[in-house]
This record gives sequence, C-alpha cells and structure tokens, in this order.
Amino acid sequence: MHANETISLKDLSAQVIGIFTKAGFSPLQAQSLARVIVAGERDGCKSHGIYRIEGCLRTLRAGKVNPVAVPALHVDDSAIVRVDAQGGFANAAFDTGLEALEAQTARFGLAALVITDCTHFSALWPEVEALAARGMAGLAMCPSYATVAPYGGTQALLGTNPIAFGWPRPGQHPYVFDFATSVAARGEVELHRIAGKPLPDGWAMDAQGQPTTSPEAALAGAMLPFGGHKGSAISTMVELLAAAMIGDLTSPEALEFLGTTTLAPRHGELILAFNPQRFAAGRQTDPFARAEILLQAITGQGARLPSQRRYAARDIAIKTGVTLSADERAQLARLEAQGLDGIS
Ligand code: NDP
Ligand code: PYC
Repeated sequence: MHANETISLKDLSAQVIGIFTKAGFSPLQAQSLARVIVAGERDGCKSHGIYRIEGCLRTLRAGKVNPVAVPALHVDDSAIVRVDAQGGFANAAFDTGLEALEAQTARFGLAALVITDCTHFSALWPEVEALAARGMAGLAMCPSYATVAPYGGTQALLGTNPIAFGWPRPGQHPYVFDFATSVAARGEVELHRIAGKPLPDGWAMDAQGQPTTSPEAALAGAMLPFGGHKGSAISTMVELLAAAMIGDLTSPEALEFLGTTTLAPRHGELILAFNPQRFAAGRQTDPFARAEILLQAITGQGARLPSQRRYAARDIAIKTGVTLSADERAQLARLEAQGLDGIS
C-alpha cells in the first residue's frame, strides 16, 4: 500500500525517465518528455503532469508515435527554422530547433520555428519560458484534435488549441500566459472524470448539443471555446497558422488520422520569436523597462500576473519536492516495473 509521499524533483525525474526508457523511448525522447512532465508537476499543472504518462505510453502501444525519432533540423537563409519531428513527440523537436531559432531571431529580429509531424500532448509554457530565458519574446500555438464546437455550433470541430506567450523580465521570472482556447483544457475534463466530479456549468455540451456537467457526456460531445465568439476565432486562427499554413494536420484531420481522443494527436506546432530590442530600434526606449512599468501597474492594483501561481508552486517544489497521492505513486511504480504492460 502506498501512502502520500513527497518526492524530490530529481528522483521524480529519474523515475519518469526510467518509465519511458523501459517502454522503449530513446534517451533523447525520454528525457525531453520527462522534463516537461516533471515541470508540470513541479509547477502545479496537474493536467499536463504525470497524469499524461499513461497517454504517452498508450500512444506508443498503439504504434502512433515513433519512440526513437531523431528530429531533423532544416535551417536556410530565411527566418523560418523547420524541424521535422519524424513522428516523435514535439518536445525533442523543440529542443532540437531552439538554438537555431535563437540565432535566426538575433539575425532577423523575428523568426519562426515550424515543427511538423510531431505527436503532441504537452503544455506550451516550457517553450515560451525557454525563449524568454534567451531574451526572446515568444508565441507558441498548436492545434489538437476536434473536441471543441465553434461558437454557435454544436459539434466538435476545433481542438483545445493552446496558445502561450512569454516576455523576458530581466532578473525575474518572465511574464507568461498559456491556455487552451477552450473553456478549459481537455485534461481538466479527464481529471474531473477520474475524480468523479461534475464539470462547472458552461464547459461542455453532450453529443446532442445540450449543455452538460457530466465529464463522460462532455467527452462524448464537445467542449466550448473560452470567451464565446472571441475564443472561437482565436482557436480558428491557431488552426490556420499552426496547421493549414505550415502544411500539417488541422484538428479535424488529426482526429480522423488517429481515430480516437484517447491517444496523443499527431500534428504540427508554430513558435514565433521576437527580439524586443530590434523592434524598438531607433525609438530611444528600452522595451523591457517600459514593460516593467505596465506589469508593475497590474500587480500594483492587487491583480496577479499569469504564471504567478505556477512560479510560487515551483519555488516550493524546488525546496521540498512534490507530493504525490497514493494512487499516483502506485501508478508510477506499476509503470516502472511493468512498462507497457502496466498501462491501466
Ligand atoms: P488555465 O486556465 O489553468 O490557465 C491559463 C493561464 O491563465 C495560466 O497562465 C494561468 O497562470 C493564468 N491564470 C489563471 N488564473 C489567473 C488569474 N486569476 N489571474 C491571472 N492569470 C491567471 O489553463 P488551461 O486549463 O486553459 O490550460 C492548461 C494547460 O493545458 C496549458 O499549459 C496548455 O498549454 C495545455 N494545453 C495543451 C494542449 C495541447 O494540445 N498540447 C491543448 C490544450 C491545453 P497560472 O498557471 O499561474 O495559474
Ligand atoms: O488538455 O486539451 C488538452 C490536451 C489535448 C492534447 C493535449 N492536451
């Protein structure tokens, strides 16, 4: 019997890497997966933490991800850096392209990282944080699979299509937001289902297009976009820029390709990077100093910045580790011992 337990980030990371390696992932894929999953637990983002491990393993067992993919980097004389993920997870592809993206952003003032043929399940904030750590402002976005009805519609068509933004703040954590363009991430609906809890009103409709608070009915029906027509339009923009424009699958195409929402979807991702000083050139102004005036005015009103909760959780986790429930510990132990046979 496993009791609740606090585990250090180092030990959790080693255990997660071990699970992925035993399942057949290469060190490159296993390490990049473990990095974002452990970061999710560390920052209190349960919808993209260790709960995702089984989904990654199910995707492998179904033959829908290449566990030993070596992402292929293509850099030319333009501001577009391309990484073909070769059917592996997006995380290793992002790591592969980051340095070239930084170089092209320094050269042109703005540059894009286009990731294609990746399997994708993760939060996007680790990526915009990585850009901010290198002095770049960044926007990351990707489609998902069709699980969200467009505003005014009744059938799942759009993905939960996350969009993340990061802005470097010298000497402190960057300004970062990262959210699904649905009312909540689908992972949150799954977590409600697992916990046997009803959904808040306004998250979803059932397969007949009627409002529902049942997670099961929501998973069989459609989630709603955040902010009505506004979220619906932003989500559509993500489909256009990070799928149609980069020549990869839209959310309905990704669902058709996969045939299920129980596995991680295959599609692409778009990351845009900006060099703030280059944009401000000739304006006798420091974009970072001006940003601070704005950000401090926000917190000065008592409002909190996005990611503030995450950074606070991170500070605690770095000092004391993360506390996992008995069920979570048991799941990790099972997967560590049994590999793909341990999938529940
Ligand atoms: P949340 O609604 O939990 O959070 C969205 C953002 O808003 C966060 O940056 C959060 O900061 C911030 N925030 C929350 N409350 C406040 C507040 N009161 N004041 C200011 N800021 C606030 O996110 P979602 O459930 O929409 O998405 C969760 C994750 O799921 C994201 O990381 C996203 O990338 C991921 N996702 C991935 C998908 C994929 O296909 N790969 C698909 C959909 C989602 P804080 O964290 O500090 O609370
Ligand atoms: O939580 O909406 C979600 C999600 C979909 C794919 C990966 N995460």
